[in-house]
This record gives sequence, C-alpha cells and structure tokens, in this order.
Amino acid sequence: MKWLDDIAEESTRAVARRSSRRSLLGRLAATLVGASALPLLPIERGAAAEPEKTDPNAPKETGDPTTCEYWRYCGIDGFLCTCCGGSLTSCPPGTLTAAVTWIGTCHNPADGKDYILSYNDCCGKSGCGRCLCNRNEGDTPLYQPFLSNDYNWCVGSKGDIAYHCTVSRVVGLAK
Ligand code: ABN
Repeated sequence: MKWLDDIAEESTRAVARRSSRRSLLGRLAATLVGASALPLLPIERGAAAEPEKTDPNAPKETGDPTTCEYWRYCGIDGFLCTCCGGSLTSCPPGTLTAAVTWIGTCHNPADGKDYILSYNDCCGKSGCGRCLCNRNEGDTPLYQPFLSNDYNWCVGSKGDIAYHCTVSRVVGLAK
C-alpha cells in the first residue's frame, strides 16, 4: 500500500505548495458555514412564526376566534389554540408548529370571499383539552390521510409528537 501513501503525500504537498494556510482555513470555514445554513432553508416552513402579521393583504374578519363558529374553523378537528395560550396563527409557548398541515377552504362572511386555510397542529405538550372544535368541512376518511383532519400531524415533526392544539392560518384566496 506504499503507492497509495505516495499518491496521498504528493497530492497533499501539491495543495500545500499552491495555497497559504490562511486561505485554506478561510475556504474551509466558508464551506462549513455554508453547509450548516443550507439544510435550514427549505425545511419546516410550517413552523414559520406568525406569517400573517406582516401581510398587508390579510383579510378583514369578524367574530370570536375562541368559538368553534369562527369562519376560519370550517375544516378543523382539534383544540383551538386561541383557548390554549396561543393565537389564531401562533402556537402556545412550549409547543412547536407541525411541519405538515391539513388544508381547507372556508368562506369569510366579512368580505364574502373564500380562503385557503392551513390547520397546523402544535406539538410537544399533551392535549390542551379546551375548545374542542370538530367541523370537518371537506374532511375525508383516515385511509386518505392527506385529505383527513382526524390525524395527529405532529408525527411528521421532530421531537415530541404529542398533540396540543391547532392554529388556523390563511394561506391565500381560493380562486
Ligand atoms: N389534527 C388534529 C388531531 C390531532 C390528534 C388526533 C386527531 C386530530
């Protein structure tokens, strides 16, 4: 195996002759920083905090978001996070938003338009137990899991998969 050692030694020396230690360290550091940032980009978009707060096109709304009759909940099956220390769009402290969500379409009586809603489960604590809401518009049986809301979407998330409550985020207008 001496020939392998010779090849490795010669190529290492060739690299050393062509580059200074400082530039090599600089490139190594840039590669490490880049590699650690890349996997964060496309993953867990469901966990983005309060995406609607800064949206100038957020819909006008009326009603009480702590009651099951609120317009956004037409397709929900779960505990309302508005009764559990969270809000319409953000999970309660100590819980994480599931990366996988269930999507529904609800009619907003305040502006007469239909919107696409994302129902994100909040995970990491046991069931909240308050404001159970089970309206199920557009729900399908469990054997079609991606169209069923009767499913713990926390199973697709990292960490503790315990289901706590569900938030209802407007994704956009339904055309
Ligand atoms: N998606 C809400 C939910 C969680 C656990 C069990 C049923 C439904």
